[in-house]
This record gives sequence, structure tokens and C-alpha cells, in this order.
Amino acid sequence: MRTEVAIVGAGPAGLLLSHLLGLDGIDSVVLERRSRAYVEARIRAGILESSTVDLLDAVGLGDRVHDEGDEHRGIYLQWPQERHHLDFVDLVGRSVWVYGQTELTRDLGVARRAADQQFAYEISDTAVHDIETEHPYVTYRDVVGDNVRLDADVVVGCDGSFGPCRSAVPEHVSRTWERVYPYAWLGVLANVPPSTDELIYAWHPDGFALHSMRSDTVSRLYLQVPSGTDIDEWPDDRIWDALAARLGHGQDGWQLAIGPIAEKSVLPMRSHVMEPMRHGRLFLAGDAAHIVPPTGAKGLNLAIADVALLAPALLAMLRKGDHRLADAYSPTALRRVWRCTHFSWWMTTMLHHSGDAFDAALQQSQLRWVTTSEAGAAGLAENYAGLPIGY
Ligand code: FAS
Ligand code: PHB
Repeated sequence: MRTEVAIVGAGPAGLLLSHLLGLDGIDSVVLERRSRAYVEARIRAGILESSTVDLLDAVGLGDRVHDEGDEHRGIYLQWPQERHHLDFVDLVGRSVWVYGQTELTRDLGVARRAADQQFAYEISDTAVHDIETEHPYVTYRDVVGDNVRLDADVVVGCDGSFGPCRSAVPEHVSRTWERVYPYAWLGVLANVPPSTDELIYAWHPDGFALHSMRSDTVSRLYLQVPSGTDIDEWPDDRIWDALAARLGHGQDGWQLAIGPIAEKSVLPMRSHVMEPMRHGRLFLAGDAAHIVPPTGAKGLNLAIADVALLAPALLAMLRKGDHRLADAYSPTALRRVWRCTHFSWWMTTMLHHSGDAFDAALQQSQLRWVTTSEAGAAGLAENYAGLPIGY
């Protein structure tokens, strides 16, 4: 088979890239090891930055976000006996949207199928070749077990943190940075109306807690637990007791509504960056190049910002033979990657209890600062609501 751009991975990065390229008439094939049903059912992120929603609107993918998503002016930051609202619209003129990654992945899938996008789902043994030549190609075994070779002008690795593309960059060229946190997130999806109008990020001596949501009837909540926690150690009532304690059930009359838990899982937390995000005719985007802990709600938005930069670079390269944007892709994307990596690390270390008393005192001082200083609050708001794409 032959195409212009071989995209490995049908997550938000791969699907959005195929959409942006399609708008400019660039042919691509999207390769995915999982089934379409699996990819579209995965529960992950839930917050869209304003620059992400602006981009989706600009390329005809924003309608359902506006119809079914929820625009939030800001977030609550709290610690025992104190809850403060940070209004991003007042502070930096930008809002955020609550709209599940599951829904966005579905919207992207619908749009791609309407455009007759070529897909290969449930593939295996994916490998990329000749990325240092002008004729790279991908080989894989398709769903019926046939070996396939896909020739392309460019290969883009949108295959997440465990995909093959990142390891195709030779070791003598690549460099990685990693920070693994000693805690994880126990996340639950509960069929209960949210007990808050906007997200609550809670510092607590028992550990961090987050109250998010997916709709007026579905809540998404997270608890800090030790890394390596076995979910079987957390029966539903223990989860609700911990959430109630950490989120301040009963504080100033506030009540946490509890209900049936539909899904629960433990998410390990790490920061990981790989440079460069381009080697020859291989480009990396999204989790394939960087991982951030979810405390800053940056993972999905960063993946989208990467492909928003990459699509015009590939258009110029493939249609005009102008390689300047493609050559600038990695350094430009990495500026935003490091900004978001710092912000996600900063939010994580400010809000997760390390068990150290000195850390706890520092965290409380920082929380008091960002909730009482206009400058401090604006700094958080600017990063959380999202920096312009191409920052
Ligand atoms: P994705 O991981 O979404 O997509 C990569 C795709 O490549 C996958 O579909 C995978 O199956 C495919 N692939 C892998 N290897 C392949 C191969 N060999 N051949 C073909 N295809 C292959 N962010 C938040 O802000 N909030 C959250 O609560 C949150 N929760 C998360 C929970 C989990 C378990 C994970 C992993 C991430 C979470 N994130 C969260 C971050 C998340 O939103 C990611 O940043 C986002 O999915 C990145 O999108 P992609 O880069 O497209 O990668
Ligand atoms: C979510 O809704 O899943 C969510 C929201 C904010 C975060 C992380 C996850 O920081």
C-alpha cells in the first residue's frame, strides 16, 4: 500500500492529525492495534483548554463540545476548612471546557469515517523502517493475519507511550527525561450528579482528591493512593469515605453525593519527555513523545497542540517542498511540552501529600499564595486555561 502520511495510533493525536491533513487534501492511513470499539470506549482526560476548543471549532469539530460539553470559568482549590475559587476568565480572559476524551475520540472517528479515511484496526507487529531516507515505510500484520507494507513520504508516531515509533529514534540521537512519582491516582466514574459546579482540587493530609465530572448525571473523581496500589484493596464504600473526608463533606454545609461506581482504575503518575520529536521522516506527537501527570489536565491538550503544529509543517513539506516548518517542529513543540511538563509537575507537587511535614507546610503556603495573590492566581490560570497553540 502507499500513502503520503502513515499515522501510527488512532488516539486523539492520530485522528486529529488525519483530519487536519485531510482538510488540505493530504492522504493518510491510520494504523491502530486495538479495535475501534476499544479505542472509543477508553476513559481518559476530561478537560479541554480554550485553545483546543478554538482549534476544534476552526476545523468543524466543535459543535458537540458546545452542545454537550460544559464551559467552566475556573476551578476550586481547597485544603481543610478552606475552599477558594480561581476565576480564569477574570484572571486571564480564558475558560476551559469539560468534555470527555471518550466523546472527542468518537467525534473524530465520525468525522474521519465521513471523509472516507483509511484505517487499519486490530493490527499487530507494527514496525517502522527507513526513516532516515525519503521513502520510509511501516510493516504490520493486519486483522486477518496478512503481512502488509505501507509506503509513505512521512511516518507519524501517535502511538502513545508504549508504541514502537519512539524507539525507532536511534539512541545516539534521542535524549529522555523522567520523573516517577511515589503515588498514583485511583479514578472512579460514578453514576451520580456532580456535587460541585466546577472542578475541586483538594489538598488533604490523607492525600489529594479531585472532583471532576462528565455530565449532569456522571461524576469523575480521583484519590491519591500509593503507587502500585491494588484496586481490589479499595471497595466502593472505602473509596466514598476517603473522597468525603478529603473533599470536605460537611464543611460549610457542603455535601458529597455518592452513588454507584461504574468504573474504577489506578493510574500511575510520571513525567516523561523525549527529544527530538522528529528524526528524518519520522515525527512524534502526543504521548509518544511526552507524558505528564494528569493534575494539570494537560495530556490530551498537549497531544492536540502537537498535531496543530505538525499538520501545516507537513503540508508545506509535501506540497511546496518547503522544509522550514518541519525542521522547526521539534524545537517549537518542545517549548510548549516543557512548559506543560513544568506546570503539571508544579500542580502535582503542590497538591499531593508526600508524608513530609516540611513539604506539607510549603504546600500550604503555596496554596495560600495562589489563592490570595492575583499574580499567583493568574500564573496558574494562564497555564491551566492553556497557552496559545504555537506558544
Ligand atoms: P493515546 O495513548 O491516546 O493513543 C495512542 C494510540 O496508539 C492508542 O490507541 C494505542 O492503542 C495505539 N498504539 C499503541 N501501540 C501501537 C502499535 N504498535 N500499533 C498501532 N497502534 C498502536 N489526561 C488527563 O488530562 N486526564 C486524565 O484523567 C487522563 N487519564 C489518563 C488515563 C490513562 C490510562 C492514560 C494512558 C492517559 C491519561 N491521560 C489523562 C492522558 C491522556 O489524555 C493522553 O495524554 C492522551 O490520550 C494522548 O493522546 P495520544 O497521544 O493520541 O495517545
Ligand atoms: C478528568 O475529568 O478526568 C480530569 C480533570 C482534570 C484533571 C485530570 C482529570 O486534572
